[in-house]
Order: sequence, then structure tokens, then C-alpha cells
Amino acid sequence: MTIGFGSTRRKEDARFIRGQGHYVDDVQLPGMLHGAVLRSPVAHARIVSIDTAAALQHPKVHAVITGADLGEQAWMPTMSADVQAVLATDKVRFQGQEVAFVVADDGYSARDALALIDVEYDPLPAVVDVRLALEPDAPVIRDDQPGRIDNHIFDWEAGDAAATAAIFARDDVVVIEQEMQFPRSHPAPMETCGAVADFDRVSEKLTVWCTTQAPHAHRTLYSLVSGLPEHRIRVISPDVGGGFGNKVPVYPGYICAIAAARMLGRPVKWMEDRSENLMSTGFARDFVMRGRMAATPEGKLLAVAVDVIADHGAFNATAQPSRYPAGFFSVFTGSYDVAAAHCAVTGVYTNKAPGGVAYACSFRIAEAVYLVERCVDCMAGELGLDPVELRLANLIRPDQFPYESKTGWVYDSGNYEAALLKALEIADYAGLRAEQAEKRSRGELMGIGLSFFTEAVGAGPRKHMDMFGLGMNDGAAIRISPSGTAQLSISVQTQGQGHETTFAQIVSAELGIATDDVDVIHGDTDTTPYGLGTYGSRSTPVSGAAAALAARKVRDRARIVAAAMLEVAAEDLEWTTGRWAVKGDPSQGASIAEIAVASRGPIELPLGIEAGLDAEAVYDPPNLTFPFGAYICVVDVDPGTAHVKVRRFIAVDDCGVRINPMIVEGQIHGGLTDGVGMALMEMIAFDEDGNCLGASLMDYLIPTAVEVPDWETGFTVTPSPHHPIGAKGIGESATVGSPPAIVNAICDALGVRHIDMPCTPSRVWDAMRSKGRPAQ
Ligand code: MCN
Ligand code: CUN
Repeated sequence: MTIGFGSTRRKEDARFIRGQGHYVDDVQLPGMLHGAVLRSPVAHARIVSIDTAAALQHPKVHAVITGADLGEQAWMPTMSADVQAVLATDKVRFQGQEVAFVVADDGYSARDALALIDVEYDPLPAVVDVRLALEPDAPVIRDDQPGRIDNHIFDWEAGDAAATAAIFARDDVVVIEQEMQFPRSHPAPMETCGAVADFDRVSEKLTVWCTTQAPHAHRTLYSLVSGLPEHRIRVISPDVGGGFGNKVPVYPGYICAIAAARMLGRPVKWMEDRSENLMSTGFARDFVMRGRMAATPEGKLLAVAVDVIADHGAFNATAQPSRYPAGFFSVFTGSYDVAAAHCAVTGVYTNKAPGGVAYACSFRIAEAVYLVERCVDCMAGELGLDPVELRLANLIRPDQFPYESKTGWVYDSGNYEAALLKALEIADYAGLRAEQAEKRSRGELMGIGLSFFTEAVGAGPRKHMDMFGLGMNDGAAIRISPSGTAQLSISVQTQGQGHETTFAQIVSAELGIATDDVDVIHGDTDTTPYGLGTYGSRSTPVSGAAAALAARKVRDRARIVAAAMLEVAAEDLEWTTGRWAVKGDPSQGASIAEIAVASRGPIELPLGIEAGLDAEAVYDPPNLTFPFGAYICVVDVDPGTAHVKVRRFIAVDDCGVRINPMIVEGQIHGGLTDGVGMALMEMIAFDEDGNCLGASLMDYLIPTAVEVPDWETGFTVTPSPHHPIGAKGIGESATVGSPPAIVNAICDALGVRHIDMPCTPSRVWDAMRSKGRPAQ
């Protein structure tokens, strides 16, 4: 029996390792039909006509739905104040865009019938380069918006432009400037996206099983699109095979399944295939950045400035809940105490699938951390300082917390130097530098790269967040059975993070109930309290806090019942794990199980106290939590093939109090692997006509166990002062923190100032040649 925090095994694994998980594609309903989406073969074209007659003749086809059939529902609102075509009516705006939806007896027939639909396209020039999209003669992509004459979406800035400019203008400062790109990448979860929609024409209730990280947020959007009231919509998210941000947005396929189920009066399933997933959903990053940094010649960092062009694709469907169009990018001052900072971000439409979606990034923090950590290394090179020395001299000090950044974020707590020193110690930094010097003398290319990052997770406080005019609070409800076991229902949705275990541990720690005696209910809007779901590593910071607070309410109620049982005043009782006992006489007490049964039993409860111990709480976070970490990467570059091998990677993370250190470590391992993917191989590329070149896992490379080293992890613990259990989120830290460490290591190995991700062998080869290597 285990109680509370610690590395207990994951409860959910019992079903996963037996192959007993239950995913959307496992849902089978009587009379269920299958849908398939016809997608545009071209990136930009006017639709002249769509002829569905032949497809409708197919003996197994029940319906072929086009945008015209959807009427007003042909467009749906996005989470970023834009609209997105569910099925294209006027034009197609990216390759892979949804054009028609076929419903048939089975999935194969539905896909076969796609080939029978005849669409006449009138091709238009496509633009996939953000800079070209901003040119005055660029084709206007969103001419559905009245009066639009260009592809510009927004200009947004943060920080103090004048104060920053004044520092850069000083003649006693050293300035570096570096252009860099964070390429378009894809979360590529194991399970692709899909939905099963079932509409009961009698009760007028719609049930949607779908791959979503945020069931309640999806319900709101389905209500907006379908016109059905929210209480008549039930969203069920069963087991989810990885989300990584891919399953935050609402995709057209879900809406098509819902529309088809309502039209036909039969359940409809739609599951996309791998290429559809890679071509049309969930793109992240795609930032072109120009960073500048100013420092004194001695190495005091003074200012950071950055201009960004953000490629949002054809529809601004960025799934992030902040009030800022560039999400949390304004944390780009990172972990350093600078005097001034400024960023300017321009959002642009291109003929690509909607981008700007989250991918283990906490909404643009991956881009921000990459920017600042690359700039710090460029500055260290410029000043001739060791990157460790420059960082140590500028990290925010422990006594400065809570620290208000120059762009208005209040970092809750931190002990940065301790984390960096720990990483240096694990790595044996001095030893590594000596090894590198020795190898260099033999012409070998070994590189050592650092990054220090601060994350901002736990969306979120009203000051920064809002989704559909709703706040970002989350509820938790606990039901205590008469025998003292518990069910906790939560608003967030696990996709592999282990919530069924860790949330049980939170209740267990608060109430002294064994973790096995706490079951977690989630992923069903009919049975869970309202909340905004899992992304931005917010489950622990927000929903975890709600769970702890609900458990504390149970404890408070138990105290009153215990007082009645023991015939003492409630104030005379004290709590020791799992038990209320009389102060000074621990033998006189009652366990939660004894109190639970008594609370519904014959004892006389004080006036106004209801039977049972059930309780609910809603947590409205006063601030985000700011986990941090120090990463060191060691690479070897093969001078003959330009292949980069990540030989060692040391990650010291601090996410405050850890509920389950084993799960936390697993999150770090996964995130670091993501980082290797982004730094070395992942990029969704397009040709100049807008054809997507990354539509299969043969072309879009993702890392496997072969490409990654044995991770070396370490931890420090700096609790969050405002979180009930002192925990901060961890789910995205390593993805955010690792890319710059790897690129810094590669630059260090090659002796070059910058190389853009992904650092493929061909790019590394070019960089080597720029330095006169390899010997010709
Ligand atoms: N945890 C803990 N102690 C802490 C912090 C977290 O024990 N101090 C545990 C949590 O209880 C939870 C896990 O670590 O079981 C991750 O918690 P948290 O940081 O709160 O993140 P979320 O649960 O909100 O997960 C979201 C985050 C995001 S946004 C992406 S993207 C990502 C990530 O999680 N997607 C993932 N990790 C993933 N891991 C898997 N396996 N699959 C995904 O899709
Ligand atoms: Cu930034 S991806 Mo996660 O928030 O689902």
C-alpha cells in the first residue's frame, strides 16, 4: 500500500501493457458509418465546381458532403478570433485542405469513393515563405475577409522599445545580432486524430468521442458551430495516444463527423491517417527571428530585443489561451536579469496548413528560450567568455524572487545558480573542456553546449489568459464512499502523462487514503467538473491544485464529523496522515474510513452539516508557475559525414515539489527526445508551389532510441510559493530547454556562430566547409 508522493508505478500501465487501452478508433456503435475527407491536392486555387454524382453512385456510400451542404457551418471559429473553413467553398488555401466528406458503410469504401469526386480547381500562385507573403504583390490568401488586401494578420509588441533602443545606442556596449529560424514542426503523436459522433434525434443529445486534450473546451466549440446547447453535448475523450499539443485544436474532420451524424441519424466515425495528420493538423513554431543582445564589455547583459515574423498558415487557428497573439513569447528575457527588453511580432498568412498550434512548447516559450539561449552563446563568443561564466554572472539571483521580468511576467520562485552548478558537476564541465581541447588538437570535432531556461506553465491567471471569454480555472470533485475509498473527477485529460496515478497521489497525500483506493475519472464532460484541459503543462499547476483543495475540504468536513463521533470540539482535533485525533491523546481518534461511514451513519451531525464527505473545489490560479532547468549537451560531429551524435546530455530540472519523481523523469526523457528531433531532424518543408514535403514519416524524421543518448538527469526542488502543494508543471520543460543546448553544442564543435535547425548533415556539412573543413 502506498500513500502520497513518490515513484509509485503507473496505474494506467496495467491496461496499456496488456493492449487493453480504449482509444477513439476502438469505439464501435451499432449502425456506425465511416467518413473520409477529400483533401486539396494543390496549395492555392479557386474552386470552380465539385461534382459528387459518381461518388454518390458508389453502392456503399451514404452521403457526400461539401461546403455548400454545410451552409453556415462551412466555417468554424478558431481559438484565435479567426475562422477556418470546415469544407472549402470558395478557394483552397493549403495543400491537404478539407474539400468534401464522404460517408460510407466502411472506411475503405469511403476512401475509395473520394477518387470519384470531381473537383475543378483554378490554380492560383501559392506563397509559403513568410517574407514573400508580406510583399505587396503577394497573392492575397484570405480574400474571404472583406476588404483584405494583404496577408498580414497582426502586429504585437511587448516590453519597452525606447528603453531598449537607448541601451543599444550606447557606445560603451557590445552588441550582437543574429537571425535564426525555428522551423515548422509537428507533434506527431502515435495516435492520429479522429472522432465518433452520435446524435440522438429523440433526446437531441450529441455525443462525441474524440481525440482531445481539452474535452470541455471542445464542447464549447461544438456548441458554437452546431448551434446545440452545451448541456446537450457530451464530449468523451477516451485513452489518448499522445497529444503533445496536436489534440488541442478542433479540426474540420470532427465537425464533418458531427454534421454527418446529424444529417444521417447514424453514428459516424472519422479517423485520419498518418499523412493527413502530418499534412493538415497541429503545426508548431515556424518563427523567423532576428535577435539582438547588448552587454557591457565585462559581460553584464543589459538588453534583449527581437523581431519575429510568425507564419500562421492559411487560418489563424493558433490554439493558445493567452491574451497575446504570440502567446508567451515575451518570456524571451529568459533566466537573466536584464535592464530592458522588447519584442515585435508580425503574424502572417501563408498557403500552409494552420500553424502556431502548441507542440510541447507552453505556447511559444520554446521559440523564446531558443532565441535567448542562442543569443547568450553568440554574446559569449563575442566577448571571449566561457558560456558558463556569462550565464552565472547574469542569472536572476535567489533573493530577487518573486522576480518581475522586463516584459511583465512575475517568476514565482527560483534558485538558478544551484541548478546550473549541479549540472556542471554531473557533467564534469572542466573535464569535458579538457577532453575537448585534447580532441581538437587531433582534429576531432567535439562540442559542449549549455542552455538555461525558465518555463511559464499553468494557464492561467486572468491577467494573461482567456478562452472564448472564459477564464482558465479548473474544477475537481471528490466522492468518498462509505468505506472510505475515493473517486476524484478532474477536468484535465491525460494523453500519457500518468494523471490516473499522480492525481490519485495528490488525494492520497492529503487524505491518507492508499493510492490504490483513489480512482481518477476524467475525459468526459458529463461526469467531470468544468475546466479547460491539458496543455501548457497546466494539469498539475491548475487542476492538481484544485484536487488538493477539494481533498482539503474533505478533510475539513471529516474533522467536524470526527468531533461529533469523539464528542470533542473540532478545534481539539489534529490531523496526522489519514486520521483526526485528539490533541495530546492520539489513541482517541478516527481514520478517514471510520469517519466516512459515520458521516452517513447514525451519529448526530451538527446542524447544517450534510451527510457524507464529498467535496468540490475550483482553482483560479493567481499566477503561472515557473519551472526551470540547466542543460548541458555534448556532441561529436563526424568530419567525414557531418553526422551529429549527441553523446551525453545532462538535464537538471526544477519543477518544485515532485508528486511522482519517476513520472517526472519520464516526462524529461520524452521532452529531451523531442528536443533532439527538433535540433537535428524535424522540419515540415514545402516546395515553392506549396506542396508539403513532410507528409510521411519517411520524409518527416522523428527520433528513435537510436538517436538519443542515455539521459543523465538531476533535480533541485524550489517549491512554488502560491501552489497548494508547491508543485510546478514539468510536461514541456525538456522540449523547451533542450534544442538550444544541442545547437549551442554543434556551434561549439564547428567553431561557427550559428546554424539553423534542424542541423541535418547537409547543413552541418555546409557549416564545416565555411570553416575550411573538411580538408579538400
Ligand atoms: N508531475 C509531478 N510533479 C510535478 C509536476 C508534474 O509528478 N511537480 C507529473 C504530473 O502529475 C503528471 C505529469 O508529471 O502526471 C505531467 O504533469 P504537468 O507538468 O502538469 O503536465 P500535464 O499533465 O498538463 O501534461 C501536459 C504536457 C504537455 S502540454 C505536453 S505538450 C506533453 C507533455 O505534457 N504531452 C505529452 N508530456 C506528454 N507526455 C506524454 N506521454 N504524452 C503527451 O502527449
Ligand atoms: Cu505547447 S503543446 Mo502542450 O501545451 O499540449
